[in-house]
Amino acid sequence: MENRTYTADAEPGDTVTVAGWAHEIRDLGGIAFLIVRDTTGKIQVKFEKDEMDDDLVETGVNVNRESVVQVSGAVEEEERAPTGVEIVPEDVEVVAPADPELPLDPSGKVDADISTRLDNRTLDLRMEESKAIFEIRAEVLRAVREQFRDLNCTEINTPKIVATGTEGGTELFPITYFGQEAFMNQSPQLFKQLMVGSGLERVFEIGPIFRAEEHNTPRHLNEATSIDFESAFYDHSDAMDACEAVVRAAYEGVAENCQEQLETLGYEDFEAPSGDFPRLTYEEAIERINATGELDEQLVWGDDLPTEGEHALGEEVGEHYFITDWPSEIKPFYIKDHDDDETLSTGFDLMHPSMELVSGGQREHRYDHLVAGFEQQGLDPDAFEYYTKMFKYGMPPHAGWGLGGERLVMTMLGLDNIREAVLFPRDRQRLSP
Ligand code: AMO
Repeated sequence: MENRTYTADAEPGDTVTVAGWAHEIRDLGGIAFLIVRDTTGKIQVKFEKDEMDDDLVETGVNVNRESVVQVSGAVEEEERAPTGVEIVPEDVEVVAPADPELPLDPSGKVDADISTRLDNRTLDLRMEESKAIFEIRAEVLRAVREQFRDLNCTEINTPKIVATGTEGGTELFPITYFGQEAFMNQSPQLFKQLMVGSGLERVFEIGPIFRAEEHNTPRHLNEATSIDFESAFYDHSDAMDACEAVVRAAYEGVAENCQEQLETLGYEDFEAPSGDFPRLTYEEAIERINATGELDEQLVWGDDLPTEGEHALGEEVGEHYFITDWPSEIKPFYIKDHDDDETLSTGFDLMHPSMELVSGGQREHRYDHLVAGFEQQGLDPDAFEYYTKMFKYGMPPHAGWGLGGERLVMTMLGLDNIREAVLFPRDRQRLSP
């Protein structure tokens, strides 16, 4: 639109045309106010009924809330106006009227439950708080991309329709692909590994992953955004360094560029994590969890960490931390074991005190070991021949990780539900919108 002024840029003395939504109409009798809201803020429009054209007043005062309006007029200083200025209108146009019955109230005066909000995201994101989350999410992705560039990575995009799963056979969504069975990809794992053996060497991808998780929890989605990293000539320790740099960059980007959004969400002292993230071995982790006495049954070597255990340990550690040296038997086939102890893997997880954010590790790059690993996990190596084959033609040692994008935003902002950080979540109940 030509000559449109954002409400935040309207200065006294200007003659402007603003366009946005009718946020509120206050009719006080002889005088009435229309508050126009756009993406930058709000501005008051004043109607003095006795002095202004009747049609103009009529249009401005009778407009339904949340209609799209365009107002032209002079900007004047007015101490009593919410932003210290107001528009004395010469022209008011209703560009797109809204129904008087709204499914939710974008002014936030009436609370809406999460389900109503997700059904009506367009209206929901007219609310400052909801909008702030997605502006922060965008900044997280921007900062993460910049950090990957500093790490000399190339951004890649890999297929989401695939012939096989990678993260265990039970969590796949099957689809039909021209009469053939296919699946939605659970992880770019195998593709990103194939690229470290290419001339690219160090890559990242930000894209959707699909998990047919049965459980419906506040931290699981059936379609999530995975931030994946993989580098040739890296070991698990190098990969953890890169992981730490990327998570820190996300926090720093938000601290630096999202002050307004943080204020809207009520954060006064948002800070990027300082210091190195502690690195605990799996063995230390289970010992410390057992010592908290929070679990009914003591954990033993080989157990996965239950959610309550993660919480108990997270509370003790009180910051981001890595868990390293997991038992080989509970890590996937592509994770390399330690050279001096086959029962111990190079796999690691990055934990936020409240939940797991990242899994990663050094990868098995030796052809024979890789194929043997498939067999041990009951997978058919022939189905993965496109992948294993490339390990015969010069595959360097490599390592990498996958970071859950929504979990990063959720934990950063202390959101109760991961769905708050997704525009249109896919879960057990939701396939639309
Ligand atoms: P993993 O399966 O642990 O590892 O996934 C990595 C990270 O992705 C996020 N995540 C999810 N977030 C929300 N809902 C889900 N259902 C969900 N599933 C996973 C989590 C998790 O830590 N290929 C390996 C990574 C690697 O080794 O590079 C993998 O996918 O934050």
